[in-house]
Amino acid sequence: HDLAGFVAGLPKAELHLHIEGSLEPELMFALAKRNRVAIPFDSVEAVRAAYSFSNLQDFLDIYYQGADVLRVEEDFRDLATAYFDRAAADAVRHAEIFFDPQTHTDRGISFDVVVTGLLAGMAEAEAKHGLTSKLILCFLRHLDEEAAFATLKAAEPWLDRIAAVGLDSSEVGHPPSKFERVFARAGEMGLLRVAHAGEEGPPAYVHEALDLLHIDRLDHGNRALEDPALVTRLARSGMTFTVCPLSNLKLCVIDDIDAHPIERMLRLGLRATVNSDDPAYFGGYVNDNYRALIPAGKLDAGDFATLARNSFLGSFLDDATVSRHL
Ligand code: ES4
Ligand code: ZN
Repeated sequence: HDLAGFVAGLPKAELHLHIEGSLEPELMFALAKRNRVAIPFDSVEAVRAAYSFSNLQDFLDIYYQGADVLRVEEDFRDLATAYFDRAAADAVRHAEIFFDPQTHTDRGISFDVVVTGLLAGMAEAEAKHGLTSKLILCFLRHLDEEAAFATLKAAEPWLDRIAAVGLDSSEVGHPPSKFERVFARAGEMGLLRVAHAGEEGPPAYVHEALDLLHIDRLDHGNRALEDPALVTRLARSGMTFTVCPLSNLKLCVIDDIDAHPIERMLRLGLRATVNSDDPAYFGGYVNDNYRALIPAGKLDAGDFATLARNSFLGSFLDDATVSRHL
């Protein structure tokens, strides 16, 4: 009804979006055909039916498999264009998108092909929709430090086009400490730093992301709520949380969307934002994620406006540009 319309129209930034996670089954089939790649599904419906997960690893196994249809520059451009067109329809004015170079370089696709294709889609989105964007290079945390350093090396020619580094993939067993030296080097190279922490991993991983990786933004962060001293620290420092409600539901981080902790985060003074994570896999783009928070009845129009405002405040845009968006 009325609140849903208000929320849908709020100008927003999206800060937690894996571009490979925006690969819809229809595009997966089209790219499989164009590139003559075999995929283990008979139909779009069969692909969608396979998207039932009980944890992060279940999802990751199928997500890395889906990415195999991405082979050439135009595939990455088409992937990005499809996301930006969809985001623009949700009143997204700015997006900071993750990409996973190792998922592609490990299949023999060059780093330059991936980045060139994504940058083409980004330029097109700005021309077509006025939607600006930045790239965040994520290291796959299940791989080793040496592989992450090699990826950072491959990024060197592109440093002026990459805003930040991030850390994603299987969290438990791969703590932030594993990448302390890689993140230190990225910082020296002038890159900002973010990390997935406290999605499935314990509050100690959030502490490590702060103290060892020196993050500028926290991806997910849900489990930080288990540690009151950590909550105080994150509230006082104004840390932005990139929260992903439908992802949390699909990956069983929460049992029930109406029990999502985002309202608690706001009341605790945390700078929470709403994001779609992997929209093709988790059942919705950013407005679907905002809309999913309405039925619980815990957030009013002012709270939704705060969440949208937080998305600009927590972005890596310069202050003058943020002000223009508020
Ligand atoms: C991811 Cl939800 C999530 N968590 C960790 N890594 C990821 N890669 C893509 N989506
Ligand atoms: Zn994520």
